[in-house]
Amino acid sequence: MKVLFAGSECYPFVKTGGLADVMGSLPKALKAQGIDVRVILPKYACISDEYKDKMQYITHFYMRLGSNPFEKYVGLMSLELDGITYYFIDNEDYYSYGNPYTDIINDIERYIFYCKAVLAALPVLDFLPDVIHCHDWQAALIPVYLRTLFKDTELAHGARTVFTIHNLRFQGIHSPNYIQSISGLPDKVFGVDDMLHNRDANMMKGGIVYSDKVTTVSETYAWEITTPEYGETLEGLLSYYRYKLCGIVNGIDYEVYNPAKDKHLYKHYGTRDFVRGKRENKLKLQEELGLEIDQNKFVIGLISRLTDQKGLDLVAETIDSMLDGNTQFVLIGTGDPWYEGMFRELEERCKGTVSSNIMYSEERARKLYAAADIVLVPSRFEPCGLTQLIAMRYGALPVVRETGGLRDTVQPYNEFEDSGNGFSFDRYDAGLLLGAVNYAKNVYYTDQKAWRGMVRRAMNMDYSWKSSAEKYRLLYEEIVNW
Ligand code: NHF
Repeated sequence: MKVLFAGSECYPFVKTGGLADVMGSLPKALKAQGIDVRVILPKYACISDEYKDKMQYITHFYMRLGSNPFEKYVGLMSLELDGITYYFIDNEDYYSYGNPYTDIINDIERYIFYCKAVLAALPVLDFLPDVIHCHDWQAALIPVYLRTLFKDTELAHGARTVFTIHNLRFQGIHSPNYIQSISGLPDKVFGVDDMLHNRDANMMKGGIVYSDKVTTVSETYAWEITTPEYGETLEGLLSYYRYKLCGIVNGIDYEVYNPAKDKHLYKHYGTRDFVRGKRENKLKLQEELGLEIDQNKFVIGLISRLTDQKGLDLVAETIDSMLDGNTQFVLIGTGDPWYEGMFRELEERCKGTVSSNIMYSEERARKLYAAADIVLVPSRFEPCGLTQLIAMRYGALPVVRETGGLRDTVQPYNEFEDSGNGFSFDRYDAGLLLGAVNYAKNVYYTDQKAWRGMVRRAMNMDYSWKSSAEKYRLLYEEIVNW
């Protein structure tokens, strides 16, 4: 079985969020299932020289795009890393700026070019996949092109498509005239049964309509997006296509995220010696961040993009009540300037108790997972969420809102059965978040035995990719045998 992964970001080449982690780690897990998986990406200027220097030039050709009479250059490069072949599509006009995204108007054209170039490149690369697995709106026109302008090709006859929604909020929307003139897709595609949605052309909708299967990254989110609360206006469409929609929860790379080997940690630990290991990591991180050095402080971690999605208004409303004299708070993340300012001001006000790291540093994040007692993930919506999975692996108990993948992966503590691997609350409400944090603190300070049992259970959970990769394989097999 041959599978091509197409999407806009992939660790370690380019990463702005969880999509990159999935694009980086799922192919390896599928390879372990015996699948020949290759990944194709734009060759962004922001990819580090470490990788650019190793890329091999394969060939180039010219391709027309929409109503533009001039042909566009499509360069093809490749790179082998950890047994996976990565292809890169090179075009200086499109990919020499951005990190990797720019603004929606430019991005729409850049990713339309990418989608068409992927299909034009495959015969040249001599790789005709059985399945093209497309991720999010940036790759959503691949199935649309495949079943229209490319429908008479050998590639189209052999290939099925899977479209994975990582985040429904971003859909790739512009006027039908604009998208048609750039893409050159036929009139039919801009009808209401196809890409037209609320008078706009919607690329995400195109991906959903034209793919053989649609997946999203947890079972709960697969259900939630068929409701008005989470459907981002596409709930009717997703309900209609429910028969081809399913949820497969993300995993994390257990080799990369491993407190027993992680080179970023001050001290390694496993399920047998996490009490000592986490204590040491806590003391060292407190020292590094200028916090009061005290092993008895309850350390709350928040590692997040600072956007509306992540429930930060709930944190803003309750943080002062959380800081009760025995608690420290460490933030790592960047994003919305309002939240950046708010967390900076909080650190100013609470020197020694709060550390706001307005940055993204993988190293510091790992240190925080190892040092923290709890990690907050109070999201408004969360397709899967990786933070809670990494937190559990490092023995920091997640405190989550019961939505999307958070609901599917965190079992709330039950003191009567002595079960669970974290804490949760249901409605999007600041009081409920505070209640869950206070409950966690209470267990931490009054019942260390129960706390340690929970940490052990969390660390022992298996959220590696193995079982989810198996589900993807079965899904591919199902459609290939149609
Ligand atoms: O984990 C990767 C990630 C998800 O919940 C996350 C999100 C974006 O919002 O699937 O995609």
